[in-house]
Amino acid sequence: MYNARLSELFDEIADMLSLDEKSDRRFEVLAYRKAAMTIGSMQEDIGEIYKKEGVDGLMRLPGIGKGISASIREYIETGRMRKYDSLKEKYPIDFNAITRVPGIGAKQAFKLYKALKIRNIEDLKKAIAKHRISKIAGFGEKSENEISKGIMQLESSKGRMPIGTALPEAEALVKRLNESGLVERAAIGGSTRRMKETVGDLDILVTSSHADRVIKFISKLDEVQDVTLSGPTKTTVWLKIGISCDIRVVKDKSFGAALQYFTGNKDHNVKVRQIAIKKGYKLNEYGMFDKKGRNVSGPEEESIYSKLGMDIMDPEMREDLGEVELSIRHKLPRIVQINDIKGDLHVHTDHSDGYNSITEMAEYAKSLGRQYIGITDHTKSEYVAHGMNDAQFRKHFDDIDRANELVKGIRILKSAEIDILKDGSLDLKDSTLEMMDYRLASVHTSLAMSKVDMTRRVITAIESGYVDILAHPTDRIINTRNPIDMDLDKVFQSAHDNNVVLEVDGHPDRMDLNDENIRKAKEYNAKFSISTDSHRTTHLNMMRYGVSTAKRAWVTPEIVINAMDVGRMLKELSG
Ligand code: DGT
Ligand code: CA
Ligand code: CA
Ligand code: ZN
Repeated sequence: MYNARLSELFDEIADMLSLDEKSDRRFEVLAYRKAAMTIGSMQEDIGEIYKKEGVDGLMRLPGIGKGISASIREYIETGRMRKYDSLKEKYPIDFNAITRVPGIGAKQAFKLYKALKIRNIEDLKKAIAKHRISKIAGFGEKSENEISKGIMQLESSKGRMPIGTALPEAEALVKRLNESGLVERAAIGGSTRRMKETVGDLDILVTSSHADRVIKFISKLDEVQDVTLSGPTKTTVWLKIGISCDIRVVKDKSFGAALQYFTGNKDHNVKVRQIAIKKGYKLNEYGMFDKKGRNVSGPEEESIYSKLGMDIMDPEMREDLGEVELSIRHKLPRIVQINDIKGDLHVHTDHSDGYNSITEMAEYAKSLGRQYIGITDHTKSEYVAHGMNDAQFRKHFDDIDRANELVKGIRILKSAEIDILKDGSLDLKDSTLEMMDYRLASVHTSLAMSKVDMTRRVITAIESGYVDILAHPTDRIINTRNPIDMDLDKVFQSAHDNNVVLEVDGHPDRMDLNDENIRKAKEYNAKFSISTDSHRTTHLNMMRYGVSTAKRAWVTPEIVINAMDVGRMLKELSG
C-alpha cells in the first residue's frame, strides 16, 4: 500500500518548500500538505486506484491536481520522485523523524542543520548531550530541555503503530495475497484484529498448500523492505511503512485453530487452552486434537469455541478481562456493532478547518448509511482552525437549513465544537448555544494546567447546563501528546450527574476516550457518543475505529446515543 509513504513524501516536500527563503511558496506548500492529508487518511490503496483508473482516477481525489498526480505516478512506476530527490539534495534532513519531536517544525530543523549539521534524531541526541542546542540563536536552555523531553517521550512509544495506519496496510497485504492465486484464505490476526489502538507488529495468517511459493511471493512484494526471517511455513518481514509483519502459512484445515491462536491475546489463549485440556483436547495453532489424535477443530474459529461449550466473542473482547468465564456461562453481553451506528455527531466542514462543504459531508455520510450527522465546527478561540464567532454561527445555521433542503434522506443537525475556555466558560453566547440541536464542547488550549485547575475547568463547563457531549475528553494525541492532567473520576461523576455524554473520538490519532477510560466511565453509568471527528468526507469511514474501541470496553448499544434514532437521541441529550 502506497498511502502512508506517499503521504510522508508529500509532507516532507511541503516542509522543504516552506524553507525557500527566496520566493513565497505558500500555495505550493499548501497543495502538498493537502495531498498528504488526503492520501494519508484514505482507506483504499492509492496504488489500486492508479492501477485501475490511471492518472484520471488520481485527479478525481480531492486536493490532487495534475502535478501531484504525475508525481504519484512517477513514484508508483519508478519507486522515485524527482521533485523530492532534488529538494533532498538541498535539505539532507530526516524531516519526518525530526519534526515529530514536539517543538521542532521544519524551520527549526533547518536551523539545527545549518548550525550543527543535525540531520536526524541521533545527531540531535548527541548535540543535546553536549548542550549545544541551547547556544543556537532562537533556541535557549528551555527549548533544549523540551526537545530532550520530547525525544524521550517519542522513544517510549517507539515501535507501536497507530491502528489507523496498521489496519489499512494489513488489509492491503491480505488483498494482495488473496489475489496472488497462491492462497486459499488470508486473514489478519494479532492486536490488529483485536483493534488495539496501537500495534507492535502485524500478524497475517495464510492457508495454502504451497507455503514455499507464498513465502517467496511475500518477499517480492513492493510493500516489503527486508526479509528478517524466513522459514518453511513462516516469515517475518520489515515493511516500508516502518513496522514488522509476521506471516504464517498453514494448511486450510488448520485455519480456524490458527486464526484463534494468532488472534490472541496470549492470556485469552492460555485460558482457552486450559479449558480444552480439561475437556480432554489438545489445542494449538494446527488444530484441536482428541485423545486419539484426530483433529476435531473444524474449519472455522467458531467451531473451536462451540466444541468447548463456549460462545464465540468478537476479537476486540479477547483480552482475558472476564470474557472467557462469561462465555462458558453463555452470558456474554451483546456489544455495539458498526451496523448499530445511525449517526455521527462530530463532523467539521469548510466553515472552520474541514476540507469539504456541509452538503458534501452529508451526502457522503448518507452513502455510508448514516441517518443523521451533527456539524460541529470550531468556535472563535480556535483561530488557527478558523473558528467562528456568534454572528458567523447564525449565518452558518442558515447554511445548514439550506443544506437540509438540498440533501434528502439524512438529517443535518446544528451544533458546534465549543471551546472550553481557561475558566471553564464556553466560547459562544448562550443565545447562540440555544440555536443548536445539541452542543459538543472540548478543551483545546492552555493544556498545561494543574490537575486541580483542569478538573475544575472541565466540571465548570459540564455544570453550565449547555454541554451535551464532552468531546475527546482527555485531549491526548497518540504517540504525540499526553492526556491532560485531570481527575477522571470526578469528571465522569459530574458528567453523569449533569446528563453529559462522553465522546469516544474514533479518529485513530485520538481514540479518546480510550478503552481503559471507557471502562472506568461505565462504572459511573456513562453514556457515549462514538464519532469520527471528520475533517473531510473520507474520514467518515473511520467510525470503525471508534466502534472497536468501544467494543474493547464492552459497550452495549443501549448506552451509545448515536445508535439511537435521531428523535430519541435528541431527547436523551436534553435529558
Ligand atoms: P502486539 O504485536 O504487541 O501489538 O500484540 P499481539 O497480540 O499481536 O502479539 P504478538 O504479535 O506477539 O502475537 C500474536 C498472537 O499470537 C497473540 O495475540 C497470541 C499469539 N501468541 C503469541 N505468543 C504466544 C504464546 O506464547 N502463547 C500463546 N498461547 N499464544 C501466543
Ligand atoms: Ca502483533
Ligand atoms: Ca507477531
Ligand atoms: Zn473536532
